[in-house]
Amino acid sequence: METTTKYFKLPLLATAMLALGFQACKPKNAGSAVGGDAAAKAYVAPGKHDEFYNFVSGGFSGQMSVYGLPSGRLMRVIPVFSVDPEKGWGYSEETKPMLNTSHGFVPWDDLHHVEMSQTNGEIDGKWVFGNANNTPRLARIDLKTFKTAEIIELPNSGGNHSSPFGTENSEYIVAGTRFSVPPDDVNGDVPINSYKQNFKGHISFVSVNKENGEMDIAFQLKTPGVNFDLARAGKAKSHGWFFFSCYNTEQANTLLEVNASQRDKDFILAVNWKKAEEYLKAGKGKKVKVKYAHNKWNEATHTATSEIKTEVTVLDVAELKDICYFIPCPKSPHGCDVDPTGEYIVGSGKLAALIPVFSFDKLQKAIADKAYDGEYEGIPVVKYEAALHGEVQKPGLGPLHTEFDGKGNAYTSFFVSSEVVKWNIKDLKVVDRVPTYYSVGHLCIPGGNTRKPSPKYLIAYNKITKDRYLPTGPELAQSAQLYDISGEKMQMILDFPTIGEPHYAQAAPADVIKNNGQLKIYKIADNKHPYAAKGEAEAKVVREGNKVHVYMTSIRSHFAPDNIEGVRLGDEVYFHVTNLEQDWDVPHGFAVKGAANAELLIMPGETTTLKWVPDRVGMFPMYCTDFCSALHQEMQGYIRVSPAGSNVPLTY
Ligand code: K7E
Ligand code: RUQ
Ligand code: CUA
Repeated sequence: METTTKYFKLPLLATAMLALGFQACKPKNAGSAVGGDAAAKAYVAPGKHDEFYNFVSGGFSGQMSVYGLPSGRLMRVIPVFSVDPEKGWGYSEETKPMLNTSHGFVPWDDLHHVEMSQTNGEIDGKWVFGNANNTPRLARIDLKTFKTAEIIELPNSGGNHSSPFGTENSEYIVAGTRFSVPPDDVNGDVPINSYKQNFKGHISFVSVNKENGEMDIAFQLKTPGVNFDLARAGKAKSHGWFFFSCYNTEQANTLLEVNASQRDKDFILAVNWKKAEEYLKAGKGKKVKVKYAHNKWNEATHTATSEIKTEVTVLDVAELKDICYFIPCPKSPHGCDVDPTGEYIVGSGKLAALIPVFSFDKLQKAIADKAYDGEYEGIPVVKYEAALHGEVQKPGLGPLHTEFDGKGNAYTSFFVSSEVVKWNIKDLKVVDRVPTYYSVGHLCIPGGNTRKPSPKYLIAYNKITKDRYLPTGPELAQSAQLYDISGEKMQMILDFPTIGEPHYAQAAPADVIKNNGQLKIYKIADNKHPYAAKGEAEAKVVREGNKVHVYMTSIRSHFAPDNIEGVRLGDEVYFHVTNLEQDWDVPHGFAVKGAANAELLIMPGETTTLKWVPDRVGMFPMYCTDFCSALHQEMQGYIRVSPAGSNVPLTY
């Protein structure tokens, strides 16, 4: 790429680059010179399936997308934190409660990271989690249906960035606050420059029920007012520990670089969560008054409920000293990743010119020997050298994230120098490097954060696209790049555009997901929706005061009822549409002229409700929005709206 400073305007970095004498400039678009066999490697013939499912964060789109690898084909966008008219998500009465929070309906968020559930340190294909970086929330998507099944709001937090990373049996999914904030049970109306006295960090440990996946905030750790950035659980030998990168250890309330980079080293926070569990059992947790929404999708009634909860259990880590330990980590750590053996913890200081690799064994010894460099707000600071396995010297500029191949290699993304660097974990030597186009953020190797990676491909998720595709005006799609990593050398084989900003992604072999009881239709006999019409004979319209309930059915190719009269201005009309089809992949849609709640998309056997409040007298066509048969265009009807007080009888 061209000069690095063009994309990353930190004078500090520019200076660091010069000091390093680092050669960051590369011939423009050299990445088009891929090897002749690249096309064959990414080619999946029409009608053939991909080898891997790839779950990709949608960033500020608030959704999660599902790609096939190696083809890069987009297979689905799963609505999570943002309303989605294509699927009626957040528009249908059934789904609206999923986006409820303690501040009311919040129909958007910024989904940065995904995490697939694990059993014994391997991806088990049951659920995938997503975090909300704005209004702090955590979502669980059920991979039987590829639908969001649960969203839990996180109190005492401002932005949920270091999330939704999980332990090796998904005992917990964590959520560390990005912004420290005054805790929810104290008055937040304080001067911003009272940060040091009033602002606190919190990390939520959210438990996941092994059977049905239901989440619960098991406890929160109250920490000093630093910013938590990313996190990884220990695994194998380090199971029972969690590691969080934190920046702004100056606890400055403005993060202009002069403030946030004062310290030569920020921290990785090592959390002994098994110890925290002991303290909880011993009754050391404090019940704190908070407010948060817990939203669940009920698969029987196909309706979401939202419950506001009012209490959370908090452990204060400054009082309970042996839960947390700080490890110094150079210059604004971002990624914090643990290798498949659980021994090595890789820190990535965004402004550092090296990668520090810490040793779990050495950390344990340092704690036993109290090899500390004093305390930070009551938390021991382990001596850097005492926990260090070693440093990768001059690997590149702006290290962000690391994934692993399970064969002793680590792959780190470099935002500033736009490359992926492969290095050996034991001897810390660089093995290979490839350019990315441009400014790579996260990386993904299928299972690359687990005990058993499937190291065939690596995907780089790039922040800047520039000239990679045909230009589309001022805004270009964000972009991913696929590399074959099966050999010694990495080889670029494909570019593909993504939806929103693809921060983090995970992938798993297709069979792990496919063979996990995926659902193809909902049985109409099992439909427990209170307004279901399970056959055309049950179709009807019922008036209750000013509420008009339409029990409607849809089947190729008509609605019943399809002509409705006797609706009056001032009425609230509820179209409860049941799709009577019992074939895979035959949804029907439903829309009414002028309705503000977009459309419905109803799966076979499902009942979904569109609320419509007519705002004028007249004739309103309705129709099916999803082409469903040769007579799709005939799938239509009319609703007549008469003036308030009119005596047109209700007929259908
Ligand atoms: Cu994009 Cu994971 Cu939010 Cu790094 S974060 S790049
Ligand atoms: S109709 S197939 Cu509007 Cu030609 Cu869609
Ligand atoms: Cu039903 Cu188109």
